[in-house]
Amino acid sequence: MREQLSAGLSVESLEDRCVPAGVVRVTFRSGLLTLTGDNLDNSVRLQFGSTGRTVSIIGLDNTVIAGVNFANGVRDIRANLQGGNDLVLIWGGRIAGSVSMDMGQGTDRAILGYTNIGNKLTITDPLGILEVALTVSTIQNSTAIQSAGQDDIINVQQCTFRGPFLLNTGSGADTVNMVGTNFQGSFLTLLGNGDDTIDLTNCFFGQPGVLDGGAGADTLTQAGVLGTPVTISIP
Ligand SMILES: [Ca+2]
Ligand SMILES: [Ca+2]
Repeated sequence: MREQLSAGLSVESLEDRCVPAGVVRVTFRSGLLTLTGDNLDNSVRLQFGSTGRTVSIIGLDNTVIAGVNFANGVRDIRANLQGGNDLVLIWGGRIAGSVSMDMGQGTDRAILGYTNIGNKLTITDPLGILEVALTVSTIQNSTAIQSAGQDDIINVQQCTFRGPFLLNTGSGADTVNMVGTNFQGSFLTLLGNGDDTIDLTNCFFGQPGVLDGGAGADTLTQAGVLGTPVTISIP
């Protein structure tokens, strides 16, 4: 499937430098911002204004935004990107409700920066590689990041998780970096089979947690880890 797609892209680029990218349909009703991608590559940036209440919905890499491209008073965000290699980037939001992203098949990226989520964060990737970057963000309720069995990359920098934190990367050789982050609720990280690499630097754990590397030759690096010890199971 990937070979067919690459062939299609290169033929297209001979005639037209515009890379075929899909359409993301956006609706906004009763505070809920809904993004629905297609089976092509969709890249979308949700850029919040200085108050964190208004948002511009911007298509990247030739992705077309159909429907709403600006919203005021976003309470919840729900994104379903479907097949293709997709990117969702959320920046600078103060979101009272929840953010839910289903990245679908393909090699997908979910990026959240300088954002406060009042309720829950959910990121799911049923098939293909997932790359997640969470930077300087606070999640007030639970966080769940779940990916299928490929080589995922999870980067968490200077975040605060006030509720339960779940990371399940499935099998595959996953890379997880957690730096300067407060896990105030329960912590459960399951890396599955495969040779995983996990780095915990200057993290705080407020409640008992579990880090299970699964089978495989895993590498754990810890520095400056404080608080309630995490039960680590690395073979
Ligand atoms: Ca897509
Ligand atoms: Ca996808």
